[in-house]
Amino acid sequence: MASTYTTSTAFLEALAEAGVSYIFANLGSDHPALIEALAQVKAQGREDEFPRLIVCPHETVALSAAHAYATVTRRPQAVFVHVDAGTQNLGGAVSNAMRGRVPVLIFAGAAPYTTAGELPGSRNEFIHWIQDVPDQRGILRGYVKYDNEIRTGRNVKQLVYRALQIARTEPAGLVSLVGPREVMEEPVEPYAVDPADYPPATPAGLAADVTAEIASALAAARNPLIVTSYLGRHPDAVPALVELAELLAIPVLESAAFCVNFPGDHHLHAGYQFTTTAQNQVLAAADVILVLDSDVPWIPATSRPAPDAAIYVVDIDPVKANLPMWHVPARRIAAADSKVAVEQITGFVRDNVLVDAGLVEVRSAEAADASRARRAALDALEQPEPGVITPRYLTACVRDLLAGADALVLTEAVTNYQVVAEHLRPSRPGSLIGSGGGSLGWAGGGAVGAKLADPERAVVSLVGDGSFLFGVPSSAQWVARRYGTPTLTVVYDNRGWAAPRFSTLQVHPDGAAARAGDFYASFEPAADLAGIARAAGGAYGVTASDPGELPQVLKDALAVVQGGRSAVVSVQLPPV
Ligand SMILES: Cc1ncc(C[n+]2csc(CCOP(=O)(O)OP(=O)(O)O)c2C)c(N)n1
Ligand SMILES: [Mg+2]
Repeated sequence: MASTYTTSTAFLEALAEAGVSYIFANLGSDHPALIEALAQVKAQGREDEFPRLIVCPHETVALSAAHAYATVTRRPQAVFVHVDAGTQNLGGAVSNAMRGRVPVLIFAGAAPYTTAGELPGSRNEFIHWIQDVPDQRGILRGYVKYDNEIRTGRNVKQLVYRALQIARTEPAGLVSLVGPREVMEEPVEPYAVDPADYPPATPAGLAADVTAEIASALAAARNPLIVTSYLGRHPDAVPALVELAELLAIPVLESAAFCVNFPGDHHLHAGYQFTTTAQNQVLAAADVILVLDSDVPWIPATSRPAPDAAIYVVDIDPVKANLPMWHVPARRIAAADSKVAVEQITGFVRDNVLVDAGLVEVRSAEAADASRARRAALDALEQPEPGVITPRYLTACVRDLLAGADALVLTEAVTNYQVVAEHLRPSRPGSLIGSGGGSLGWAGGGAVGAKLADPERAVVSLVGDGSFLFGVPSSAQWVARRYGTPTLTVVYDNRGWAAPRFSTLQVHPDGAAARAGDFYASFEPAADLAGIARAAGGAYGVTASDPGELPQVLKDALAVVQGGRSAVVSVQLPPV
């Protein structure tokens, strides 16, 4: 059979030429042209010139995998989904990618617009009427930076490159294209467009006067502080931040952080905060605060800076127009790439000899004392209790398990985010990632994407039991086996949702729910979470409840993963 060159062929070529290695796909009646185009290039032995299609039985898994892949590599991948219901099924993963500022290209089909065989691709299945929704592009519009429709194959490459240019330009994000069946079937003459003509915008720096103002304020401060959440999305920004922090002995506080912004074992690390219930004393004591790349530097209801603290904000997304309520009382809010900005500030301090060596020495010693004290307190908290596995002990066991291994950790531990950060103390830039968003279930597909992005690394997910189930483990574990991406999942299994229980107690500490001790959040009778992974993905799945045996159980599971098979360890914590 003669091969044809269609819009779909050009679309796939464009993705490949733009550096897309994988298409995470959940297909439907809208995709025959793409399936045929892929089959034709495979028949020609040219499969390797095109992105590899990863079949994902659930869309959450597909987008979460693309999300994690792009988080690790900063290279956007593609997600192909069905029109209407398939696009809806991306669900909260869309919100995660937006909040995580992660570049991904989503393609959905669209219902055929001819109904009686007028064009190739015209309606010929009952579902083509049912799937014809009024606003296909509108499904994602609140979450994407750009959406458009492929209207012809003659410029689909330009459209793809423009979409990816927007996706990659910081703040990075989702872009979406839709293509009706007739357009995707359209025969076109092969053509070439150079993707190098569509670079993302280069990272911007601070204006000279703003650099001078921030650098001078930090250098003159008695108690300067840096608060950051996502500077470490770009791991090469971390050494730059370390250099500035050391130059002036500025402690660094990580707030709601889903990446390594500053080495956890550094004496200037001022701790981690997620949802605070008490005033952070480091924050309260600061007279000059530089907030670098943060959506939530503190929670004013429980913890805030001193009223007279001088606050400066430098952020890739400084006014956060897509957060309807947001305010930091800053003297200056500047849009800049954090690495560029930090290097500028460091350069200004050095060039103008602003370092007060005596003060820096004193502050450095104070920070080292504080860090030692915090570490000792945490060490005490992670000791096992008789017969009980606490989240802190579990995290300490994971830390010991991974000591010396070049592991990549995915965190979706929810009420244990803080525990995971404090006891893992990740220090290597890029060694820990989270979704950056609020839709749970990311790590299931995320682990697949992370392993594809960095196959040599051990990938370990630390997830709540609720999050494990949100991640459609049947789908995620199947994909992992099918495509050879073995990872270790450690479930912080408290048989329920601790989060809504916590939230209710914060607002209604003496209410009826508190008195009854029932928050509609228990998963009893317990599901066999490890069993799901065994059944769906042939994984090694075990449940652990003995604190003494836990280190060996984790070690065995990691060995299985290193042997090429996924493992899930459901660790029994005190129930919610
Ligand atoms: C997709 C999605 N649905 C609902 C929620 C609301 N929610 C926030 S935390 C939470 C419970 C998470 O349970 P688990 O992963 O077991 O963590 P735990 O609270 O027990 O620490 C829920 C349901 C959410 N964040 N995302
Ligand atoms: Mg739970």
